[in-house]
Amino acid sequence: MTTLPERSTAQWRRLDAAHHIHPFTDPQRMAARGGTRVLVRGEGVWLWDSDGNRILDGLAGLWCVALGYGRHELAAVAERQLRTLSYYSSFLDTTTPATIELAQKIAERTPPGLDQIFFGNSGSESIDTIVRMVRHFWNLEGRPEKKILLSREYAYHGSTLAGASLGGMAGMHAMSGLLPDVSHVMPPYAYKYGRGMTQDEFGRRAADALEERILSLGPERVAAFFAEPVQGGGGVLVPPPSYWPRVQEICRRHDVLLVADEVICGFGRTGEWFGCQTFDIAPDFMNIAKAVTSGYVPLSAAIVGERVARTLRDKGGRLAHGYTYSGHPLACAVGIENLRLMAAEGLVERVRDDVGPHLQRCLQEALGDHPLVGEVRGVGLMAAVELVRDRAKAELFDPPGEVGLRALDHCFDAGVTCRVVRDALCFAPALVITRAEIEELAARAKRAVDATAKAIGIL
Ligand code: PXG
Repeated sequence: MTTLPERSTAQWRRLDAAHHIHPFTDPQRMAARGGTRVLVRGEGVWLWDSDGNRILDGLAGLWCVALGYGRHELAAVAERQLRTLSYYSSFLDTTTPATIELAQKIAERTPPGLDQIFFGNSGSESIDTIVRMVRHFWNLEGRPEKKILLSREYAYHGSTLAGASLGGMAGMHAMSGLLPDVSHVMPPYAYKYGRGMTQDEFGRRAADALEERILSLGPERVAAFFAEPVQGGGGVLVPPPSYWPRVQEICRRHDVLLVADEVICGFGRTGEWFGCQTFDIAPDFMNIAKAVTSGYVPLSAAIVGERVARTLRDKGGRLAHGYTYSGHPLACAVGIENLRLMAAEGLVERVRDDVGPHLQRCLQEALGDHPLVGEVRGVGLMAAVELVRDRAKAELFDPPGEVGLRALDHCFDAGVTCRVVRDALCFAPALVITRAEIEELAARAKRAVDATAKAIGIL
């Protein structure tokens, strides 16, 4: 059996620089820092790098490793599935037992009316699936002029052409241009846009921005609104309570399909199985990925609500869409066991009642009053620490991102990983994290923010 060679960190770095292109990475900056970091092992919320350092994974990989690293149960079902039936396709009229079983298990957890599952391998792929289904739906309903896709600034919906276009990240748009018929509205980012307003006023203001755009484009041309219940990759933007009910009502009034992108929020992150349940949203589609398999194997799904599913079934004929690995039995087998363990261990309730509030409290206590911190925000087991230029004036750094990247290096030095979005440090640890580990995470985050503040002369 092949095993990976033993190499020194320097050797791994040399080979990496020679042959491996990293996603979302500036190769020159990485080279100037000495090269890639190589992670070699994981257990629970802990990672070990190739120099033997033990690091607290504050982001569950990339918001995905819900059950933590090293779960033997998931390895065991993966091995059994690979031995039994390593692959078969769901194209045409075939499929596998694991595929059917996982579809049923997901449907059991989703809000009412969201029972039809189309599998993919990544959140980006399933966003593409949904875009194609939205267009198909309106064509089948005899309204082909309903084509415009709305989403929000700072949204993240993936890295394919459709995902990058729907996303609201200017850097991504610059790389390859935008698909036509996509329009972005203001997100419920209170720290940036809600100055001088109450949470309630700002929530309504942000929802009204959506309606104003729908009216200016013409409701008869607007197909769908794509939105994460909480914007994760945009910096954990938690909407005020007044936001979602109004958005829902606006979409219904103008017959705009609502797509809830649950790639980060789904499977317990916000303290319910789905962000839609935390914020009481009844969408027409959901997009899921990441924690459905705890990131052990790639898997995603477009979940199709009753209204669209009925049209596809009754009028759609043959669906001209699919991926070789849609419903891959390995990924589905791991997904089934992952969902079983989440339920058996009561992880979602634990996020809601115990570790979620504990994370918010600990970060608030450690950093809420820090001179470099504008606010600590979050819900469930996702949180952001917004680093700012002037705390008293609520002034963000301009240009954004430089201090954030320095803080990220200090986080690694302090032995905690996170995701930096502009200048916000985002945390979303595995759902299995203990209270003591949360306290450790907050202490390490504080060390990193202190070191950053010293380095830029604020402390
Ligand atoms: N939608 C949402 C809401 C996401 O968060 C995707 C779609 C795309 O999924 P894939 O599986 O194609 O990556 C995502 C992914 C980050 C980060 O650190 C966030 C994501 C991916 C990578 C990094 O912010 N979100």
